[in-house]
Amino acid sequence: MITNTEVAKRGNQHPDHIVDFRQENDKMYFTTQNGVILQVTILRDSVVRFRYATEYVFEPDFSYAISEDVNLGYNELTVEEEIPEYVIITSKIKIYINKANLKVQIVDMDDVILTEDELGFHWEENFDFGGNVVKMSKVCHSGESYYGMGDKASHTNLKGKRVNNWVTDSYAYGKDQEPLYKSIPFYIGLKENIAYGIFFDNSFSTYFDFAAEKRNVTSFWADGGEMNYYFFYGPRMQEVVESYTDLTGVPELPPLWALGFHQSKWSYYPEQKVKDIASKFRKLNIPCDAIYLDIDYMDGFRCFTWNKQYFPNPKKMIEEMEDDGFKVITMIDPGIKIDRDYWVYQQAMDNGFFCRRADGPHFKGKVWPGECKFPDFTNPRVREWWADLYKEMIADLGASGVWNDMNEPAVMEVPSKTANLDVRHDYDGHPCSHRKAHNVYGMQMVRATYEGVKKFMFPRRPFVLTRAAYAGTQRYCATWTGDNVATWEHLWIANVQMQRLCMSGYSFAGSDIGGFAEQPNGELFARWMQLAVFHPFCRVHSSGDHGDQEPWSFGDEITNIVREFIELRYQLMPYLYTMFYNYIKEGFPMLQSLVFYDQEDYQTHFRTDEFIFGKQMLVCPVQEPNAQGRRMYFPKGKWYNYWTDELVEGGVERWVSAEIHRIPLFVKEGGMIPKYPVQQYVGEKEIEKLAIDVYFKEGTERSEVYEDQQEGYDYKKGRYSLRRFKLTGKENELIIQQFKDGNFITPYNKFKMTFHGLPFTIETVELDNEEVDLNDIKLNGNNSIEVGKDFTELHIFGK
Ligand code: NBV
Repeated sequence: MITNTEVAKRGNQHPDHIVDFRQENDKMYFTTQNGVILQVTILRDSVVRFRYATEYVFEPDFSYAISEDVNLGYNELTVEEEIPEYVIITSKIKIYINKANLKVQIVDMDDVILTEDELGFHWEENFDFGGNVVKMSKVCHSGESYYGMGDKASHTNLKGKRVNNWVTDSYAYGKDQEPLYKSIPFYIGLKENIAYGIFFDNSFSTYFDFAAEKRNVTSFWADGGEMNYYFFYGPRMQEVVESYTDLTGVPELPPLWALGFHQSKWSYYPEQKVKDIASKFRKLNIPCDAIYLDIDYMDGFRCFTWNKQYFPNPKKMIEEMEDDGFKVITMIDPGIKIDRDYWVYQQAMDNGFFCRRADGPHFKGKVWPGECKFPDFTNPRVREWWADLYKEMIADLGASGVWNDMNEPAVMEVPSKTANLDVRHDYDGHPCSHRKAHNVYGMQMVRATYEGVKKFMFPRRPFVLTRAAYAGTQRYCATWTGDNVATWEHLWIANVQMQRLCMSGYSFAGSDIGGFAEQPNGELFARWMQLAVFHPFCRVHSSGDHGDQEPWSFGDEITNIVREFIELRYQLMPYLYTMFYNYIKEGFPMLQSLVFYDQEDYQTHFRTDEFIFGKQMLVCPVQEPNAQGRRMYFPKGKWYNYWTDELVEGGVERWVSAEIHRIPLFVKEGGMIPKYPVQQYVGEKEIEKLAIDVYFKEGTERSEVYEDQQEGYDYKKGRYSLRRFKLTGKENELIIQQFKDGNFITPYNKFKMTFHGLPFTIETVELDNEEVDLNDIKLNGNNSIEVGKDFTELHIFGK
């Protein structure tokens, strides 16, 4: 018999030699003499799953991360047995499995090593909890870089860092602080200009060490569960991110207003305050689509109730807000107040929906309402019940969306800041402790919220926001980065977090603009706003225990700057919506770090500040006080300064001036940027013309514009309009071809095209081979023309 002490002393165990191999269609099993089974599953030619069992037994196969819509299927799969190893071959990669030790090496078709095991899979028995601490170590090659991993507040390139994924309420976190609010155990490796990805789908606390402890080793491990990871082959970073996003899913299109500007505070109350804030936006002509109600709208912080003193008639208030073009978003937390007279509490008690401790009593924790119990959202029956609780809020009272806060779950006055580890969860029929369910708890809460809000919003689209997330949460909702601080360093953090989240499959993300904790000065607020109008989710939020943080709180100069940038966001609405469409259609991240844009340019590997917004705009925030501009790196290609039309050749670092009313902003040459007129809220105006800014290029460039009803689901039945443009510029000519898809008829009939950098004077214009009278279409001099929207080819000749 092995004693406990002997087990504890055993330390790391490793697979030994392979004694059995078998294949079942897309799955291969390699069994070692000491009871390890490696299951390799080919999902696609470039996507492979690796799972390891010890003692011959796999756990039931279940994951919250994987999307039901994942694309499966490969072109080629052969397995060869050679003397030292087995070789699995797809049309894109070869996987070597060493017979002596089960170590894995993956190479591309040119035999370039993509990743190789150092120690490979090993494990340590977990004496306290049972099961194993499962570990994987891989060789870190020199010059290798690492990106991704969700919301980490660290340099975009994670080389040299160790991170931990344990979803945590991290009030006023700092740079490099670990862990934070989300667990997205996915990274992109870049080695010799070839990109690959690894997603360690394990919901226990996970750790990743990117050559921090040992210069030549990258490892990841989990406190329990299985060594279960997916490998994605690029070779381009775009392909890695798209494959990961395909595996873990994308959301549906949000209502267009959700991409507008949102204003929040902890808390706007009573009702009159909410109305005053709303009317001030309209009075000052600052566009805004949504106002948030934080916890104080509730009766004693009881979820799904209203404080009738502050909000005597929420339905009427919400209607009035709606009439003025505002949506109301309400907060819901997971903690349910222990109160025998509170219907939500009673229902959960009657149905046994609250989480229990290991020995049976309910888990209790202190949050805003005092002592609370917590629904077990990993139970599908609980999720159904929770979804239905939104009926009143959404269907009867008219709120347009919900934000779920504190869903880590955050618990006050305990050192762990969360539930006890022995708390039991259903985990969709795979009962387990909080050690395993913790990282998915918030995800399952917001999933239930999404299902409820969606049901009661129908036929309109839901809007839901979460703080906590596990990989895959992007399918249900937008996210924000939690309780940041009003400092310049946090402006830097917001910038890297958004790039990182976008490249980790989670594009619909934003920061609390201006900082949640503490008070920004006007300069910081303006600089933050200049950055955040380029973030997919754009909301000001603050803790409210200091001064005001509305666009007009910092004097007229700042108000005017902020207004100009919010207006720019509303002008760019069709561009932003097209970015969202590309995200859900292809998994293309809405923002990309420069390394994603050009991984072959080594200069980009360590850039943090510049990023690409959509496919054709380059942004670089000013992140210091008193700056007149900054140095920034331009990736390959030529870039037009958005403000001056000056053309900059990429591949260099340059000084760009950007006084307080400007942010360095550039458009790729050849880009065609669609714009709507400034609106005070989405849908305020009928769009009469689609403005398109055309940036001349000698050569070819493609652009696109996606539009639909901005609401509802008809787009899924083909009622959308996708215009693809191919621009070809020559010395004295410009040709724009249009290819149309979808059967949504856009409300406007004309394009107003404004040319930038046109090197010639317009002489003649042909629309579908017919010359048009210049007097009919020329607007102001040589710069713009107005043409019908349905042409196939627009040909401009100049001299
Ligand atoms: O509900 C109050 C706040 C909220 O405003 C914030 O956005 C969340 O991140 N909430 C945290 C709880 C209190 C934090 C100190």
